[in-house]
Amino acid sequence: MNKFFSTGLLGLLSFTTASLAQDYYANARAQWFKKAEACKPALTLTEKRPQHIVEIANDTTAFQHCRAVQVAPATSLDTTSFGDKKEIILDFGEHITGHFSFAVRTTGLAADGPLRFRFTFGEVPAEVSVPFDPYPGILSRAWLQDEVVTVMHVPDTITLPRRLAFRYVKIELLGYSPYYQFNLHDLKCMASTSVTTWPEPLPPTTDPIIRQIDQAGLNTLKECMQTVYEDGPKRDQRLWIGDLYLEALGNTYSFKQHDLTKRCLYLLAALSDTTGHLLATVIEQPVPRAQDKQFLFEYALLYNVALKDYLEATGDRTTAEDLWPVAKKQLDIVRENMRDNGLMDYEKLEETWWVFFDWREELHKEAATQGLAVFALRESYRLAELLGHEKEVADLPALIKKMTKAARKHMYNLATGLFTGTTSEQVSYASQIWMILGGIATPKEGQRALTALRTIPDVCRPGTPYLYHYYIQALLDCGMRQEAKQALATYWGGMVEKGADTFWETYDPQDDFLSQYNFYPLNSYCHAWSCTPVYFIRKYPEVFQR
Ligand code: RAM
Repeated sequence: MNKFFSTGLLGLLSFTTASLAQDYYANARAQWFKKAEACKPALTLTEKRPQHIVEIANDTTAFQHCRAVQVAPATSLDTTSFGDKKEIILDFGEHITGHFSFAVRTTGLAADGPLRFRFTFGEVPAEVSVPFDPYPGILSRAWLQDEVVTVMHVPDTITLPRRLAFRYVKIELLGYSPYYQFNLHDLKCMASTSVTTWPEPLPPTTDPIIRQIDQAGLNTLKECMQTVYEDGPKRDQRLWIGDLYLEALGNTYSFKQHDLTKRCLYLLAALSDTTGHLLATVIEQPVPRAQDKQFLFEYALLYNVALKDYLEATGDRTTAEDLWPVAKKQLDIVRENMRDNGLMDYEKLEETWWVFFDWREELHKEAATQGLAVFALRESYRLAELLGHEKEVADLPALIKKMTKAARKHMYNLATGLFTGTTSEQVSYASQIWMILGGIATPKEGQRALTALRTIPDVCRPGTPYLYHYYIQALLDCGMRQEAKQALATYWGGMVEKGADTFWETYDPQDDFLSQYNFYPLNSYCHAWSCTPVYFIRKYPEVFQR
């Protein structure tokens, strides 16, 4: 273990636990943290070089109206004077996460002055084409990957300090001397991932589009698997429980590197709030810490499901036993936010918890909240059964029954066959999906609801692959296999057709420019929660592999 962790963070943890008598997990945190650190994977580094010089063409038929057009092999850069070019865009041919370096040398006369460049790295063509300023985004401008570099002495080799996630890099010359010529060479990126094994290829009889989707899904997951499951290697570069849950599903059916899941489960437990509730996100650098007050309702509960899945995938009872108290504690979120009539008190819940489900702003989340709560209770009870702890959560079966009954009474419209909240008539994908996953709708009712969705003009559609994942699962759970395959092929296949070699954080087939951050270059284009075709395709071969 690195020295800082052993003395610094562990010291801090014991200090915190000693000084906060009411810390729910006082005695366990330091051990959990140690176990997380013991599972920290080594990163594999691979050298990647640019493939082509490209130009970005304005094309209204292309994704975000930008198309990368190859103009020359990247090697031609080595022999041309960069002063003549002043600006180029390189295509590495694939999404890469790592450290970028380049070298400069004179082509003849000695260098008499410094050089200055601006490097702009992009996961998609628009990022190296659209101006970043004036910046309209709502997250830090510094997430955008543009860096100004001054080279004081030539020749030299420079490695940019920040880790980057990109396929394209634009290089602009900002300062140079008229008294000598130079060129750029040895441009490369040391790409990192903690993935060490690659799964068997799909049978050759699998639909070509499913194979392409699978490949992009594996790439996405591989890029996000660093020393934690990151949500996106460009942004936010951190562990979120909801992303972890889906990444772990993908990993279980592909790379099978279960220690990364174990590490993340322990880290989240070690860094949870003193009340015992989980914080939704952990930032690893410079020392692992949770984002304070980041209480996200579904994510706290999905932790339990991820723990149950981990136990099923590995049989590692020690970890599951260690972390069972955390899972047990999260159940209070449901108990404490439920009305006497068995419905979740959505208004009360929202006072303390961020209720997410999707980035679609207009989404009314009351019915989905009820469905997810029941889903989490069922899965948590299964975890208790696997561990023989049913007695500790003996109230759950009755609670599930009560909540199911209440939802069917107050949220199901028998005439339309659709579920809605009690305070809004909005019909959304999210409501139907979570009623199905929660087992509140029967498979038959689920089929009816999901089929009806397509006929409703103003239905609230998913805005992210995150919610779309649950849509595919809901289709499968109610036996709509053909529709599940079709939906997966159309949605993720739509990204592939628009040029994706890794999958995106946000995708609305009808709006390439959708961004919850008010600036689409800030979206992540290699995003964890988008990787789950990997799981579907391999878990349900009879549906997706023929
Ligand atoms: C964003 C990220 C992340 C997600 C949260 C809720 O910051 O996209 O993946 O889990 O939102």
